[in-house]
Amino acid sequence: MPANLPPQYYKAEDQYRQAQSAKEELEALQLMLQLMPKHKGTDRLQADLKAKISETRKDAEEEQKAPKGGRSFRIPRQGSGQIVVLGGPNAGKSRVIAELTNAEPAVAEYPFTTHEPLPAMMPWEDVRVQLIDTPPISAQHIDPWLVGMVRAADAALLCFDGSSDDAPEHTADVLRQLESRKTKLSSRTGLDEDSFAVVNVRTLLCVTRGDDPDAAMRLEFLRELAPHDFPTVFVEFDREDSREALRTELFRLLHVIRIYTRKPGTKAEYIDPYTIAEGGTVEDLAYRIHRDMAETVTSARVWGDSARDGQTVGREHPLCDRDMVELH
Ligand SMILES: Nc1nc2c(ncn2[C@@H]2O[C@H](COP(=O)(O)OP(=O)(O)OP(=O)(O)O)[C@@H](O)[C@H]2O)c(=O)[nH]1
Ligand SMILES: [Mg+2]
Repeated sequence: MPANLPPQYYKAEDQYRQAQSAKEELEALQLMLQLMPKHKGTDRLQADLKAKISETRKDAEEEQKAPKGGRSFRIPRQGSGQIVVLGGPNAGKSRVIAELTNAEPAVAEYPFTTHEPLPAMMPWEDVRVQLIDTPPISAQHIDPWLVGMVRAADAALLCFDGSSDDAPEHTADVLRQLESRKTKLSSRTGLDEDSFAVVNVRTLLCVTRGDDPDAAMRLEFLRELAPHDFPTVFVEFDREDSREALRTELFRLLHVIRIYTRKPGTKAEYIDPYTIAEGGTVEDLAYRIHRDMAETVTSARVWGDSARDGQTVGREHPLCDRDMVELH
């Protein structure tokens, strides 16, 4: 029997993945349990969730006792969304950051150059996307904090050196390391409906030095070693058009839409959009602007693809990319 989870449930799940502490995680999990329909089809999910709640409750208690324990690399999300850049040694991760943002990470011909995460903002049209450079993952080593960072990210960019015979094996190692820690790079983001312990992270595979004549063949080896369902883009950073295409793909990977807002009686200006999840409604926009506003908004006027000429719509109205909205 399918679980048929309501949309509010998925919102609570987002809240869970983006939690910055065990206490916030616990709040989100409790909300998920409350919102989950109680029938036979959700028996297993309910049991998973209850187990997770008791586990997280212990973590939250520990957290209370020692609030400042060790160094944490939780990076608050900025801009339209957070994409973590992953890969084996020398896969081209730092070069992605160096080419697409203003940051200047060390890029070198030798492996194991990057040791710490480095967040940086990538501009795209009128929005910005947060990218995070990370140390390499190998069969022998994965930084423990990196797993949490991948699970909390909106998406991942997995780098694959199209010019290296080691790339298939190295990239399969990355997938295995994460999978053994219940983190699956996949074509969608969210908890796995078969087991709540597993988090899926929507991924784009980026073949660097993509103009190498054998790149496609090496990619085929990866498919054999580690079957996966995420899409692929070939890039050559020495080419401007290739860099630009990657920027667009990265924005699309977030599955968000841009919404512009105006106050009644003011001029419509297409600047500084809010971004909300694809399929988001007037209510979601209000929530994004301010939590309290989500409760008070009753209707909106919309100019754009979802409604014409300032038509009045209700709070459940789904918005489209580049709509102009006046909230009431
Ligand atoms: N020509 C060319 N060189 C590339 C491309 N992508 C990466 N490189 C080169 O590959 C080497 C490794 O790149 P890095 O970005 O440092 O690799 P990394 O994944 O950050 O490596 P670690 O931090 O050591 O894990 C550098 O010499 C890059 O200039 C590409 O698309 N074209
Ligand atoms: Mg690096």
